[in-house]
Amino acid sequence: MSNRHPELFRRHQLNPILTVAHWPYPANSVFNPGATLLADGTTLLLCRVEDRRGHSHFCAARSANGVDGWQIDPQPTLLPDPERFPEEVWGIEDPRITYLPELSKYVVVYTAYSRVGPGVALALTEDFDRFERYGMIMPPEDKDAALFPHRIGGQWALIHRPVSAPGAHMWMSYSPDLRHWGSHKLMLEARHGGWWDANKIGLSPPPIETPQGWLVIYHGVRQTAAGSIYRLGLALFDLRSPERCLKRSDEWVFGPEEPYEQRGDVDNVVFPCGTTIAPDGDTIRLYYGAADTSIALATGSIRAILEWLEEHK
Ligand code: BMA
Repeated sequence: MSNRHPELFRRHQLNPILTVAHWPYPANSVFNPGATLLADGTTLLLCRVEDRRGHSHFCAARSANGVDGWQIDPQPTLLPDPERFPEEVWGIEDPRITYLPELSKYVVVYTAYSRVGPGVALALTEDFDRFERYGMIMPPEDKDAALFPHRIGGQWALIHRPVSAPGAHMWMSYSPDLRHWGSHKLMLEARHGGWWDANKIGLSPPPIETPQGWLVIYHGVRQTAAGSIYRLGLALFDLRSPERCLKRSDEWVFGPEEPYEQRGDVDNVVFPCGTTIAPDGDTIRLYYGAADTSIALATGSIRAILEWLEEHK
C-alpha cells in the first residue's frame, strides 16, 4: 500500500507503454487515448497524436494483450476536416469511445478545437477506418464528454463539461437522435477553496455501468503557484437518473507520481480517456495520457474501487 494514495490503480511496469518513439510517422507527442475492446478481444486505443504544428489528430493502435505488441496505423486514422467541419480547424483531441449495441457501432466523442474555443464533436464508426461525423454537438467552451452505452429513459445520454463563470462542472444532456440535445442537468460540481478538485473538474473515461450505479472516474484540477495538477477522483451515479450522485470520494485516488507523469510538455498530468474491462467483469485497465507526452496503463478492480468508495464517500 502506497502511503500517498490508496493503491486502487497499479501502474504497469512497462510504463509508459506508448510514446512518440513508437510512431510510424513524425509527431510531437501521443497521449490521452480513448480505449475499447474489439469483438475479438483486441485492445484498440484511439490515441491523440499532436503534430509538430501543435494540432492533434487520432491514430489507432491495436494490441492482442493490451500492453505491448502494438500495431499502429501507418497513417493518421482520423484527421481534422476543417473544409467540411470548420470547428475542427485547430485539431481534434481527447477521444472517448463507447460501443452502442443498439446501433452496432462505436461512438467517438471528442474535442473539436475551433477558432472560438473547444467544443464537443461526435462521430460513429464500425471499424475505426471509416467514420461518420455528426459535427459539433455542444458549442464552445465545452469538452470532456462521453456517451452512455445505451439509452436511459428512451434517450441517449451524454456527460460533458461546459465552462461557465464561475466554474467548470459536469453536466448531462439528453437526445433522441444523437444530434439534438436538451434536458440539460447539472451532474457534479467542482468543489471550492482548498480542495484538490476545486473550480474545475471533468469526466475522464466514459461512465462504467455496475450493479450499484454508474461509476465515474473524473479529473480535478488544482491550481498552484507552479501550475496545474491533474488528479483523479471517483463518483457513483444512479442507474436510472445518472445526474443523481450517490457517492463521491473526498480524496483523489490517482495523481502524478512517476517521472513520466510529472515531467513532459505539460507537467503533472494524468489524463485517462478510456478503460477496458476484462472478461471477468472486474479487472479494469485505465489508459491515460502522462504529462501530455506519452501513454501509460494502470490496472485495478471494480469491486475494490466500489468498496473503497463506500468506505470513503
Ligand atoms: C485539459 C485537456 C487535456 C490535457 C490537459 C492538460 O484541459 O485539454 O487534453 O491533457 O488539459 O494539459
